Amino acid sequence: MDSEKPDVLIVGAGFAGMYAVHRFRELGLSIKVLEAGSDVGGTWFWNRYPGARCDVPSLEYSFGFSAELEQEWHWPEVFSAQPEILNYANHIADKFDLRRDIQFNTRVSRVEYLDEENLWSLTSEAGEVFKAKFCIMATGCLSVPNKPDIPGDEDFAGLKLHTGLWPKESIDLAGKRVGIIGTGSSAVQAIPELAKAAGHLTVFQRTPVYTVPANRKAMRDAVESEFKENYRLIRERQWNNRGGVSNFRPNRSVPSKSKRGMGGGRRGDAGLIKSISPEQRQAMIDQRGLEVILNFTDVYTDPGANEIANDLFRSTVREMIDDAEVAEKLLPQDYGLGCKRQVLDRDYYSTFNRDNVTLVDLKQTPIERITPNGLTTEDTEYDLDVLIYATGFDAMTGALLKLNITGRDGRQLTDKWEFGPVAYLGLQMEGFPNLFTVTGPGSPSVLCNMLVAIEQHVNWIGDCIKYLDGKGLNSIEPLPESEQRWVQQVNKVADGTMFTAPSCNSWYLGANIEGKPRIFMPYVGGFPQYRVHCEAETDEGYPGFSVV
Ligand code: NA7
Repeated sequence: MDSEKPDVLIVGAGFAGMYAVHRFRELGLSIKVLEAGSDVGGTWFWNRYPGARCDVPSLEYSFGFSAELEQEWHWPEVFSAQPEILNYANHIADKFDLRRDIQFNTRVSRVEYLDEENLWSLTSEAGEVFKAKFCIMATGCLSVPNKPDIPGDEDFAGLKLHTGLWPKESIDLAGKRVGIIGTGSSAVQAIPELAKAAGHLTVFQRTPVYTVPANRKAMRDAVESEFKENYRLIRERQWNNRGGVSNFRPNRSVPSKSKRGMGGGRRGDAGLIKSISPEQRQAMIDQRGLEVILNFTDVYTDPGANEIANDLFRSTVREMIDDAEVAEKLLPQDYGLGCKRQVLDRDYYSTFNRDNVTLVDLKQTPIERITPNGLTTEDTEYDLDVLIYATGFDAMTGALLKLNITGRDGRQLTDKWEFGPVAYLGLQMEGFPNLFTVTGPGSPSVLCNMLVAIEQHVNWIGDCIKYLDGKGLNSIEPLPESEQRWVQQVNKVADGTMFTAPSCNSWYLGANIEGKPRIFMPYVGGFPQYRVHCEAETDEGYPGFSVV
């Protein structure tokens, strides 16, 4: 079946796809969005696990394209939980009447460029075919759940769940024996809530995590008002901050000068950890909490400073855990702070003091198999009613590679990216004309406030399409040399940071997925620097691209 032909096909109705509908309509383009889920929200539609929450303050993790939207929306908490963020997505969909251009329950399984027609052809799992000149992949950076292949998984007789595919229906865990595999960000958020709800919770940990307490304040009227009065300044500051956050501080005349962007735990610049005495360090932790260690700039570049911070982290955590053996298991030993995305928690460590929580160290006793009754490690059989995989995502490239994208002259994206993602500015790939990625690999994306990154990308793509249309041009794709230069640049700026330390194994590097090439995927040079590159292309008539 051949459906009607819009100007632009968009895959995904998360925040990126949603804003693209609004922006492209403003530009006079016709759009069709194909979305696998039954409604809008993307990440916030799928990740409904108990405790799910954003690690960027909500007044910052919000769209800036509509002053009316900014003013009318109320966030009940400083860092909002998933249901509130999903409410926000639904409000936007209603307010801007987005759903009329979105086809839900439609999972795209094939994406193919038709050379002779200069069209992209998208096929859904149900066999529906859609065609358009332009195709936008708004498929998200953390949208393909990673489910490790553990022997016996299919035999489990109880309820199996994945944090990234959590069902809409509420799940009654009262009295149940629950097991959770993983101790990344999702698990750290879920574990305290699961422990409260379940009869018993067993946490299967392979690698301990560095986590610091999250800000858990309710929104105060005065803070909200001051933010809303200053939103234009705040948006400008976001666009000029490396992580896309303004760090605006209500009731202070001078907003923070923090250069560090992401990670809700970071609050301004505390100077160099090496330049102050052990007593001063301890005094800072006592006054400002453990999270202060994230604010020392040398922690991210100087291995010696990093080790000082790690030691402080460990000694503080030891004090929080009643059982010394459990405490030692929970302490990261073989990688440093700043290698992975910073995790924020609410009562994570104190949860391990509860009688109904058991920690299993999989490094000491690896999982052998899943059985009908539960899970067996090398020395123990754990009976479980519910088994939760909190095992993360095939990040950044997973969603794109899964789509079977075929470009010009039959080129396969899977071949092009065999040794890691190759893209120009994280926006386009050579050999794939008129195909754009929103927050793709090689852009700041996951190192930036995602909503700010999305607005910048969608605006750039919209301007590019209008440029082509205005000049009667057929197609755009990067020059091979631009792409190569950019990939080198992305690697260069990541070199020497804690992100790429040899001891570091993060999803930023693809290290969480077996067989995935080890490449640092996001651009760590900062959002303002990145924008300079993007704007130079727009201003100078796309010199880094082949425009036909
Ligand atoms: P993460 O951060 O990738 O964490 C996944 C966790 O699952 C991590 O602790 C892994 O341990 C563990 N894992 C993965 N595979 C296995 C197997 N086979 N056995 C045991 N344990 C395993 O994913 P999250 O969903 O928590 O967070 C992803 C991002 O979402 C987060 O950074 C935020 O930006 C939002 P490992 O470290 O691999 O030893």
